[in-house]
Amino acid sequence: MKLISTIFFNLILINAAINTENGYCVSKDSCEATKNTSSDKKWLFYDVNPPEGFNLRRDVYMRFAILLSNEQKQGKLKEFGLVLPPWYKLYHWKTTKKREPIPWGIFFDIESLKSFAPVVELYEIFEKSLQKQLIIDTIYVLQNYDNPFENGLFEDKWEVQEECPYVPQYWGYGNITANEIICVKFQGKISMLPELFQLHRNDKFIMVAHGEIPLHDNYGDRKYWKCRKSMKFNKKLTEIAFNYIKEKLNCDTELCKNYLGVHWRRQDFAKYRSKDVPTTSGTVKQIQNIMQNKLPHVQTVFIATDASAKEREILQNNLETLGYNVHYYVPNIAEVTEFDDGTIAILEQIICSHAAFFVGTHESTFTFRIQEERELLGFPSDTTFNRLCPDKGNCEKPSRWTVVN
Ligand SMILES: Nc1nc2c(ncn2[C@@H]2O[C@H](COP(=O)(O)OP(=O)(O)OP(=O)(O)O)[C@@H](O)[C@H]2O)c(=O)[nH]1
Ligand SMILES: *[C@@H]1O[C@H](CO)[C@@H](O)[C@H](O)[C@H]1NC(C)=O
Ligand SMILES: *[C@@H]1O[C@H](CO)[C@@H](O)[C@H](O)[C@H]1NC(C)=O
Repeated sequence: MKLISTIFFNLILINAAINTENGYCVSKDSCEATKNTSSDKKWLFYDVNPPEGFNLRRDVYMRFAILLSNEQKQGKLKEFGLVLPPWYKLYHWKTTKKREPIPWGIFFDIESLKSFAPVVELYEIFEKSLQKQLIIDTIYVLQNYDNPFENGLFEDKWEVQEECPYVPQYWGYGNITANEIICVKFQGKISMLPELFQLHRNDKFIMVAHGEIPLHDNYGDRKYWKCRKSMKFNKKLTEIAFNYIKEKLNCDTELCKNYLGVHWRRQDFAKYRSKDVPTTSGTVKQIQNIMQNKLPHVQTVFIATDASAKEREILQNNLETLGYNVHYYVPNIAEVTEFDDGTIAILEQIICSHAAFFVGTHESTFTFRIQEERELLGFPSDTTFNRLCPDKGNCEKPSRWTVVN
């Protein structure tokens, strides 16, 4: 750990309009109000690189939640709550009509998250705020080092930079702004972040942009799994998935015995990663193989996928010709309007989590989250850490991240 000696402070006023004679307040009254709301509570916000998908973001959440939980156990960062960054315009959510930021409660069981770390929804902060603007004291914009292996080794380090490319989006809200942006090159464990916060000890609203850059201190340890366990989907989604499993797949226990779960990642994976993923006909062969060898008495296959309608149809026809019952999650008319892409993806993940046997896609975070869920449910790891192989060439076995209790 090394604090590079020269520190440049980078003062950028993002929104000069609010910097009036009255400081950052719109009027005398709101100045008073500001003082009054400034209780001892402090808030840690974070955001993630816009192109990152939902399931990587779940892992980034865990890094921050574990950071706060660990710090607070040691009596540090005691006053801090973690603000859950709303889901806003995710790259993969193409048909999502709702463009306003989606709170975490739509997907997750907030009470369960709170049982692990002091989290709060952004709207709850808004409700507490007596101001017209939410003003973040400092945004730390993290950046990767150009060469992570300087001098031949990967060291944990950070260093303030003069400038960096960054346009704050604030999850689409026009009424959030910041007093100062500090650019920081950062590499290594997330437990190093509180060192940065020492640059401005009195801040009450701190934000970390590019929250995906800091790494887990201990990936896959007991604490990791405790946090992961608390990351339950909300009750409504769990119920919908269970009803589907019961009605369509004829199973009403947690550990189903009568269907195969497949995560068949297509789109960008099929386009750019042909070395890692099979063609449609390769997929058919592998599913047939698994059914014959692993589930000889089972006829039912559930497929989670982002494939096009055309690809789905081809896969389904081929598997049906071989005598299998093929299921995709097809939302009914009410659900199509109510559910966004994120919701459907979660339902498919839950359904794969309960399958007798699961096979996923190489290096897909969507697959990783299903594997974790199955570990928590108690499936034998052999039924979980399986992947679809490319038609030709190497097929490395997936790493086994088994649960630690
Ligand atoms: N409904 C559905 N959506 C999927 C499926 N696979 C991927 N997606 C969508 O595509 C996104 C994939 O991004 P991630 O969740 O980050 O997972 P990933 O496959 O590792 O992709 P990257 O992390 O972006 O490289 C998901 O969040 C979904 O929105 C699937 O099986 N079913
Ligand atoms: C702020 O607190 C002071 C003293 O506690 C009180 O007199 C004042 O009315 C409060 N102002 C507002 C805007 O609530
Ligand atoms: C900011 O705008 C959102 C959406 O319009 C609103 O719900 C929220 O209360 C506002 N926040 C503040 C601090 O006024």
